[in-house]
Amino acid sequence: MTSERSLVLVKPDGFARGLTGEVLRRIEAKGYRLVALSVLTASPEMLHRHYAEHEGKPFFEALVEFMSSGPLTAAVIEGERCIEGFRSLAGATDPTLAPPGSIRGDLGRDWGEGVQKNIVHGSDSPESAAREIGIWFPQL
Ligand code: YYY
Ligand code: MG
Repeated sequence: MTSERSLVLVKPDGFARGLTGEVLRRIEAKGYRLVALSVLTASPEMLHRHYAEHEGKPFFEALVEFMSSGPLTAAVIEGERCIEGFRSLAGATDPTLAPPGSIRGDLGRDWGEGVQKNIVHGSDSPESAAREIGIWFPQL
């Protein structure tokens, strides 16, 4: 098995709550390496590209608005099977149902706005990871 890379975001809710360090701690404790790290406020244009697969869905415009509402942390991580490994660390999309022990399960909840504020994003496949890393870290 060769090492792979994944794109991780600590979304604006997680960033505002001061959870970037906790998310990075869990990534490093799991044994994945940080390859790139950046704090930025994403433009709606970037987020339309990032979430292109969801364009047209009922939650799409609210998602783009939330994700561009303030600073976030973007990271590229590396390690064997880190794409599925980080998805497992993150837990299910709905933070109310994400299992205890996961980032979303331990730190997330429903704040009355559905599942939008679920702290983190992680790429879901090698193809997604390559595409997303190209959006957030074009220099890599
Ligand atoms: O990959 P993951 O983040 O776990 O979920 P996706 O199904 O790709 O959805 C992306 C993002 O959209 C999700 O993290 C929250 C938001 N979202 C939403 O606000 N409402 C939904 N019904 C589904 C997803
Ligand atoms: Mg997804």
